[in-house]
Amino acid sequence: MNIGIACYPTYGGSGVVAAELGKVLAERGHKVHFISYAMPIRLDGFSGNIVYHEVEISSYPLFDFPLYTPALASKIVEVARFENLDIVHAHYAIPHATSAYLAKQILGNGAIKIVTTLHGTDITLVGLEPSYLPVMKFSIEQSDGVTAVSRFLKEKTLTNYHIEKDIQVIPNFVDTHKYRRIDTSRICNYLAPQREKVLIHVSNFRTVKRVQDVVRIFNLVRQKIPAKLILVGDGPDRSNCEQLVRELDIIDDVKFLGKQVELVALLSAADLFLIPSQSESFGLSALEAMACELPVIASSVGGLPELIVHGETGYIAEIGDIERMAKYAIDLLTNNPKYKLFAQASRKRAVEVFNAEKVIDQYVRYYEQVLSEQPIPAK
Ligand code: GMT
Repeated sequence: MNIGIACYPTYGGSGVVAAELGKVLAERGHKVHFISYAMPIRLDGFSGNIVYHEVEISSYPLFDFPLYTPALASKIVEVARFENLDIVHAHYAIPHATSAYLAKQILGNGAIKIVTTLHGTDITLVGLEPSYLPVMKFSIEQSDGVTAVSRFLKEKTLTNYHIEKDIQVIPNFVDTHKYRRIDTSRICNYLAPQREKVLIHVSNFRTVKRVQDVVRIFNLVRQKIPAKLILVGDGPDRSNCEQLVRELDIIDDVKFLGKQVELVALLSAADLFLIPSQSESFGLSALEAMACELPVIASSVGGLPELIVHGETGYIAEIGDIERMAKYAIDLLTNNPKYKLFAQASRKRAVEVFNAEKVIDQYVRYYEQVLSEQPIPAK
């Protein structure tokens, strides 16, 4: 198949999923064309089956804002024409599904099929804003196929947008060969010189991630056991978190590492992953941690309960219940036999349910299904 992938190139989960999917599809012999405004960060290494096409956005004094949606649509048209795309896979509905729809109309109905993958905030937050909602609803309805990364997100889409559409749940995935626990004695010596327990959080530090809860949970844990906290990533809430760490006077036990590429090594140097988000359609960072044998403590929101088995691969508590989350963390970190069972169960679940090969088979079957169906009549 010739597959175009329109996605965000940045650190967000949707860009990671798009890039990892494209890499595996290319390994399997498909031609994959990434279309974005910058090179997706996970697109490392060379593959003869992967081509990156950059969307150029021209500026003009009349434009206060970059006109990305039409620029992306034009690039999709160009790539579809010259590379004979069969399918355009839009990751994160805004604006990718809209640009793909526009491109399809220009190319003529039936020239390409569009699959849109809904990732989370495109549905639960941004897409609900009145300035986007009608376009979002239309773009989803007009996609030839729609997938959601969790059952939660599928239900939210159907109810929030009053859409009667067959949405396929295809969960996020992890390369369990790459994401596995490795020896990290050098990093451990640096992070926890006295063999303290290491808690870790990885995110884009948006308000929705509640990173300050991470700091507060850790503060309660370190009052009971020697522990360190590693915070990986960057974003709008980082300064507030640094301020909180100073206020709590725990600066010596907390390390802000900023954006990092070598996640496997950092996860392997840790004992427990925290993700107390306000909203989380899936929680890809938690899955990557599970693959590295980390139990996860999470809030009971969105798709997190579909990923984490409470009492088996981690624990789930109400949003903001930092006392309970800290209690769960202390319980696990002070009971070695139990901890080992949770760590093994986490890896097992990542391998058996969410491994890349298995989930990507589902995407390929879905592409084939969409390609074999009659086109949606143009509106
Ligand atoms: O909203 C974000 O934090 C970023 C967003 C993205 O698209 O990059 O993440 C969403 O997609 C990820 C990949 O499917 C999911 O693992 C995240 O749970 C989801 N974020 C939210 O729902 C808040």
